[in-house]
Amino acid sequence: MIFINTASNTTGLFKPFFPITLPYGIGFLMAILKQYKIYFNYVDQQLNSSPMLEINEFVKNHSKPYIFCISTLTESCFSAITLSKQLKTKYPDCITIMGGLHPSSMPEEVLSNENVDYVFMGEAESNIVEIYHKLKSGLSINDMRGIAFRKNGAVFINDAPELIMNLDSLPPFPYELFRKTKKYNFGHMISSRGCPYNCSFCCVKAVGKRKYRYKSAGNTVSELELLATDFKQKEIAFFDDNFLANKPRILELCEAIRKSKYLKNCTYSFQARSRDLTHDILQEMYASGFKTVFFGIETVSEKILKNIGKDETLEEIKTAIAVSKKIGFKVMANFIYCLPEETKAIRSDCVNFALENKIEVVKFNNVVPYPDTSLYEQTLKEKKLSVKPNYSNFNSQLVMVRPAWKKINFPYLPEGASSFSMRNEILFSYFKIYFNFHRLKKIFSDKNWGGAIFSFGNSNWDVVKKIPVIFLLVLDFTLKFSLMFISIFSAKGISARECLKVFYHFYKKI
Ligand code: B12
Ligand code: SF4
Repeated sequence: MIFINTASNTTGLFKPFFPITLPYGIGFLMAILKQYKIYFNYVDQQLNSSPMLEINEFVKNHSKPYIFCISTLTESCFSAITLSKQLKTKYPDCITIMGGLHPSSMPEEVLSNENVDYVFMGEAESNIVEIYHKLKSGLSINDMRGIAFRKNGAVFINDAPELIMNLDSLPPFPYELFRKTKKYNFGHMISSRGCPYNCSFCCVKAVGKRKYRYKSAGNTVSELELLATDFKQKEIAFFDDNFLANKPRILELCEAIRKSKYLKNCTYSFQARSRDLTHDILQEMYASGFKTVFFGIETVSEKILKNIGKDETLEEIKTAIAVSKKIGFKVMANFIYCLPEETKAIRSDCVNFALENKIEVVKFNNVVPYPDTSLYEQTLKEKKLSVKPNYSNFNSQLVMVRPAWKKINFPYLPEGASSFSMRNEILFSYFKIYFNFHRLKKIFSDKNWGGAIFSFGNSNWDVVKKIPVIFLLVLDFTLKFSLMFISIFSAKGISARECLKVFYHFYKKI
């Protein structure tokens, strides 16, 4: 079996500033094959954007039929489809299976592509060995749970596979497989899966089915210890969708972390919902090394918070931020612009909220109504969803990653907003937050500023290597922000008064 983790250039010029993280989806599946002593290889498009040469070398050690397991998200599905075509052209009798979030959400659409033989929907750890043996023996997998397939031109979708309820039953994540290249960053881990909530824009339920499952404290600590000792990681970011969905497990985890002699100098970041963050739990976490908390605030409109099913109030968000800051946490937050019923005033309130509550790192994303979400259904029904070929506009950071001279096609725009006005508003939101002497000083002086997600690098040499791309970014930003300032003269532009206020505050602070 050959596993392929597909990727697309979602981050544009910012790519060198993001760590290359392990391909977790295929990693968990390879751990199972390793346990069963089944021979496999993997390629990762994050490291090699044209992996056919690498694949051609690997197949030499595999018996026929070659089985290619391709993992993809929505924005990378074009890469996945392109690759399946290249594979079928080069190895016509190979078998291609596509899995991951996007195929799990859109099996019919993916199977409309003749180069994809099967789609697997959901978690595949319990099925991957059977899939391997059946396909290698020439048997059909059409009766297996989780499989979607084509027959006589029609697509058939079987029942979803069973979820892995006990994550401790899985073999350890095979970190050592990824050591062969020095490019991966090992400072991340996933200690739970699924999220019981049902936010209208969030697609994680396509795989996790809203069932929260977690590794025991002992198992999580062993994995952290491995990362801290063998992989020399001192700052570890938890990638769990909803880290705090079960409080007793967090308290147990904190205690186990504190008892570990290998984790004395480690710090952690995590993402959580405000409602789950009480003073007692935060204090316990801080004492155990958790130092950064990431909130998905999304919006400051109570009505929209309700519409999108966030199930938390602005007051709860405010309190959670205040308590976190008081205890000493670094607070990072995400806002989502372009939500239905959102107005310019609401967007402006979001920026002011971030300033008033002194949030250290703030991101302003445009909404992406991913397939298999209620927002997707709603916007599609209203005929307001704009899907560019191959989902090329399904990116939440369009304004930042698209070059200044390219028109932005937002997947959805609320009433009254245009692509031009939204671009200016998002840029202005960033300007208002970051055109601040102290913040800029912090960004350039604190190597941990981006909380294990964004970094200039650990050494001066890392920064030096980035000089060419920093130069291009400065050019791109100069152009973007110049266009934003010029928009003062247009009806859909930003306000000159607001702009002057930001400059005034900047000069007052230095
Ligand atoms: C960790 C993570 C990241 C990491 C690491 C990604 C990586 N290297 O794989 C980082 C931070 C780099 C990242 C980046 C991005 N991410 Co991300 N990320 C996640 C997160 C939190 C966990 C993913 C994960 O590892 N889950 C655990 C594994 C076990 O689950 P899994 O990948 O689904 O795999 C299982 C099954 O799907 C199946 N399976 C998977 N592949 C295959 C293949 C075959 C053949 C078979 C049989 C089965 C199978 O078996 C696996 C084991 O059970 C998810 C949220 C989530 N819950 O999925 C968001 C999420 C996947 N990311 C998302 C997005 C949008 C992105 C970015 C596009 C963001 C951006 N604008 O840059 C980039 C794209 C990166 C890329 N590869 O192109 C969205 C995806 C939405 C979508 N429909 O596409 C999610 C759902 C977040 C969200 N709520 O919106 N991400
Ligand atoms: S709380 Fe987070 S992970 Fe859970 S459904 Fe909402 S956005 Fe998705």
